[in-house]
Amino acid sequence: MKTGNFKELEQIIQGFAIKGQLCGLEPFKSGHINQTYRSVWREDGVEKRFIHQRINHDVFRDVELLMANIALVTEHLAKAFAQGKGEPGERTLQLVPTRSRGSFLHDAQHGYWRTYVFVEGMENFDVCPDSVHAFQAARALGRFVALLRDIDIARIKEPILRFQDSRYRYEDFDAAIKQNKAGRIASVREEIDFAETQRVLACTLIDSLRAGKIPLRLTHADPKFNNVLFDSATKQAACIVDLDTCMPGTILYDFGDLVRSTAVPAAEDERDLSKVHMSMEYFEALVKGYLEATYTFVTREEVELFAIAPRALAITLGVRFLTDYLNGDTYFRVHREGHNLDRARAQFQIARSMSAQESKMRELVQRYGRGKS
Ligand code: GN1
Ligand code: MG
Repeated sequence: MKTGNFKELEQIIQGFAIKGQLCGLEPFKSGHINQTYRSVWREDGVEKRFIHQRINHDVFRDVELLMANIALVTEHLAKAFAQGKGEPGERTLQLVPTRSRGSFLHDAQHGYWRTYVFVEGMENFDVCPDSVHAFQAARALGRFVALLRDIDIARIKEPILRFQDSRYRYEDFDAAIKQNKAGRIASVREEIDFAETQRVLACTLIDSLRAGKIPLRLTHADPKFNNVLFDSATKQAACIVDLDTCMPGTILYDFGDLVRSTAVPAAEDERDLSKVHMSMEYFEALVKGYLEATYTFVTREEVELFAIAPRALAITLGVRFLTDYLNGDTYFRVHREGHNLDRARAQFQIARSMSAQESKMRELVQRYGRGKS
């Protein structure tokens, strides 16, 4: 379906069990993968808003499994909050079933669709505004993992196979270099060489997990800063969104992704690399916030990896962007020529900045991880 074909879109969303009259529909800010819309419904003079997403089926091959994961996670959080385990203002996403009580709609022409209740009164940011927000986001992500610790992890399946596996990401990268599908390889020799020097470090997390040095836990796996919603009135981080990648993995992946997206006060696709560096003030706030929520259960081996996980994530994501650039931009949505290359360069710059500050990062991790590292 073409974006903007609202007649068809209206028909699709009428298939969800929402009461009242549909009275507004608009595209809503999306990530790099799915397409998102927001609708307004009126019932007895009261307006309610909803989020509708077309799930990218090229990326999420098993939508049934994906939606079963999300239902489990959101219901578990709702139950925890109902039992008083939440904090004031803490929220969870809530799925809206279809009129036939399914969790998504599918037809051959329009693809796969799901609906959430829109979480009112929230704001989010592409670039973290200050270290207070960084602390809040990290604490909220830590709480997310803490609250989900008693889910039977065997019930949550990987929606994208080997998603957190940097060895696999590098294999994909090697194949993209070999195939040179888009004929772009000559322009990215420098980036390819840099990625090569970082291979061992980038694979540290997955190697530690495979070797049993760190535990398998339920993770969010896409906790970039704009996936944390802040209550506009209280300024508290109140809700973690984008639950597509919830899966068994390592919380170092989560922590690393949060740091690489939060501690850098620049856009993810910033072209002026002189603006791309990691702020130690933000990093400190992130370590503090994450440990405040997870200190009772993280292991010493996990804490020891806090200082290098962010770099491993920046490199792995840079390699993913560069792979997509070499393949002709088939995975991440692009908005300009060379967009994935710009994104890759920015991630590699983040990795360099982290590398230059590694000893200070270790010092802070040791300070806040008292007794754990
Ligand atoms: C994608 O969908 P979105 O934009 O939240 C990607 C993440 C990357 C992120 C980088 C399923 O997330 O892994 O870290 O872009 N999601 C998937 O911005 O690949
Ligand atoms: Mg996503």
